[in-house]
Amino acid sequence: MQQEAGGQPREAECGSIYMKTGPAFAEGMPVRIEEADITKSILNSYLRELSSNLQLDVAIGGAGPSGLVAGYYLARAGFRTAIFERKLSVGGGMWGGGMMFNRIVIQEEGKAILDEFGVRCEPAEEAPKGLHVANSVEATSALCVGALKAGARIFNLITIEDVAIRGGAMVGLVINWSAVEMAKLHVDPMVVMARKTIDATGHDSELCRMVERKMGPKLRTPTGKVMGEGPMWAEKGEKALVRNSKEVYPNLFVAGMAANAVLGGPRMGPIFGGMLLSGKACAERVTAALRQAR
Ligand code: 48F
Repeated sequence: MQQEAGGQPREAECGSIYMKTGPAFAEGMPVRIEEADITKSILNSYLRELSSNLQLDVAIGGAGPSGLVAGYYLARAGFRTAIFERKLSVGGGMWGGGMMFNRIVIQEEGKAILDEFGVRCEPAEEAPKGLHVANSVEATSALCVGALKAGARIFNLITIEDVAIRGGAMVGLVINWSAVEMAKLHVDPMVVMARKTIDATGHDSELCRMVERKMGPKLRTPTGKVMGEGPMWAEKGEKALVRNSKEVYPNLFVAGMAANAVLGGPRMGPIFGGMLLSGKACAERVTAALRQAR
């Protein structure tokens, strides 16, 4: 093998040896790929992140559009925020647009949030002024990157299976690997503590249902229970969503479709302005509650 001065092989001759550049590495110095190092790097990096997020300002259940937007604003405000997502992919029901046509519709107010995330929109030609269309794949990816870059942590493949409650207030989430849930394995979960929690789990409003199951009808709804979402009514549903994105049990807030499901608002289909505005409104209400508690 041809050697450079200093005895190191040239890059072209290194085969599978990955060449690193930059000031920390002597020029042309090969970096050996050891499988054990790859494993160790992944484990240590992940565990460092998880163990530094066991006592959160805000835990968010569900990385759909409302959870990602709430996570973005809360992390940007300086709160330690983590989002736990059951599935492999984040983004919830936004990727598929309407019936798998990968477009979403957004109203003017919601568009301002997409603008902030750098998502391109075009006026909806067939609809009245003030409605816009965006590519759902672009929008979902941008929300995910935006939340991460703002400092929110995202832990995917983790299912929230229960809630931790002390003295009638939510204090944390009981989590387990989604694979454990899917395989129905008898494996005990672990707990993450949080000052405030957001249920952004969508139509099923899973965290609120857990509170109801464990604590009885104590939710701040007319019946104390999850009211269940009403039938499709886009205009009414969108308006109700922002109003409903609030605290429904001490330390537990709702955002996105969970807000309408818990408080009995209508569903609204593939118009997403309300989801984004709900995430933002919920983040503002959580921020106010955290600041008041200081
Ligand atoms: O359903 P989802 O996208 O909720 P959203 O933010 O947005 C709703 C829209 O997508 C759409 C709509 C528009 O009009 O109605 O449905 O309210 O995202 C919810 C996320 O929560 C995850 C789930 O996998 C999804 O990605 N999730 C649900 N339950 C749990 C969970 C759980 N127990 N633990 C962790 N993640």
